[in-house]
Amino acid sequence: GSTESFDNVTQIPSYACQRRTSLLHQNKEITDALEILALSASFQGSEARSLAFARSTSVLKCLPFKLQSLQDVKDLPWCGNHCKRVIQEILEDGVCMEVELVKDSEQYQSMKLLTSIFGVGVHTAKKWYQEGVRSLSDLNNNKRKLTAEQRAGLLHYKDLQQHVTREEAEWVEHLVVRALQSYVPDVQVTMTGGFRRGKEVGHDVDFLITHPKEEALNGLLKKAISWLESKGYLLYHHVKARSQSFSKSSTMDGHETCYSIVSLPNYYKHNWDCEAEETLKNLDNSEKETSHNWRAIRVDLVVAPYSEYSYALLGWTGSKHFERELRRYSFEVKKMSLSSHGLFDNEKKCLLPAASEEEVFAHLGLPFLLPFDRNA
Ligand code: DCP
Ligand code: MG
Repeated sequence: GSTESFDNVTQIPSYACQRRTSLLHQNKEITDALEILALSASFQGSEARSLAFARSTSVLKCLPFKLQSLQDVKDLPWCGNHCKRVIQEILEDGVCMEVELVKDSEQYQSMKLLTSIFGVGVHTAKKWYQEGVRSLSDLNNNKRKLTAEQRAGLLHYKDLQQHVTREEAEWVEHLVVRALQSYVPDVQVTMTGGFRRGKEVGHDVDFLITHPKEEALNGLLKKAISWLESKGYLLYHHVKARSQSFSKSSTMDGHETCYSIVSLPNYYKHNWDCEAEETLKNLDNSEKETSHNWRAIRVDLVVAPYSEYSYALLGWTGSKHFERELRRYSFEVKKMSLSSHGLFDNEKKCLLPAASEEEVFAHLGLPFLLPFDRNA
């Protein structure tokens, strides 16, 4: 089929959702370099340039061989002159001067630092940079207005910078399932995001929650949060309510979502007992700060009604670039609007229900891709 490995690069389809992209590939030096240029462009507010670099990066990620010469990329989609220049320099010199300059620049370093804080996007980071903020201590010293999310992000900065391992993610899953099951025993919980795509580490842990009976989901997230909070597991959380007024053709995501920071006690890893839970509960937040037997982990909880579950699962599994391409393909090729709530046919003016991810791919006329192959 069209998603098998490509012997001939001219066969590589243009949309990332038409190709298999596994986690491992043979051109990491080059894709890392292009990803830096993509990030730098987005820091400068140039979304179009950033997207162009993201597309060429993604094409290189699905190549089944290591690039040897520029001849190899001649017919690749999305590999323009700028991208080719970067590839050529890396093939010839091992590094690309432009990328090295970007990495060394004060703006790139500060923007990367600031946007790595939970709750800080490019827009805010740029504003702070223009106001002279260069480091976390600049931010801490100057008493500027921070949102509650950003304050939590700063407070737990070190922990949140560390990768979450799969073992830790599974521990969090166990905890989240326990919280939810104490109210709805047959609730369905799925780990989504990078871990579902086979990544061994992540920057957070994402969960999708559903139940065949919609009533079972009413108030469930709030109750589970209270459960976690009462046991001392929550360092921060904020809930985004389900959007009531979102149109069928909108690609916006309106699910009820909890963005949180969970404290993972180290002594819990191999030992599930309530005594340890009691100990954690009785520490106040400043004691938790000073004792080092726990660490902070970012956790997102998303609730989707059963009827939207396949779309939510597809939408929250990623990668971000894969999702972006899937939506672009839907719109440009199929004249449909895809979101994590559903698929709307803009010509027939109707929603297309789907009972599985496979059915969504079928609606779009795409060969099914396993999560492992969605690392675009
Ligand atoms: N997602 C999306 N658009 C957003 C936010 C999320 O499409 N604005 C989807 C795609 C992501 C998934 O949700 O893959 C989870 O988001 P993360 O930011 O957690 O991304 P990953 O889980 O893929 O990466 P990481 O391993 O860094 O957590
Ligand atoms: Mg994630």
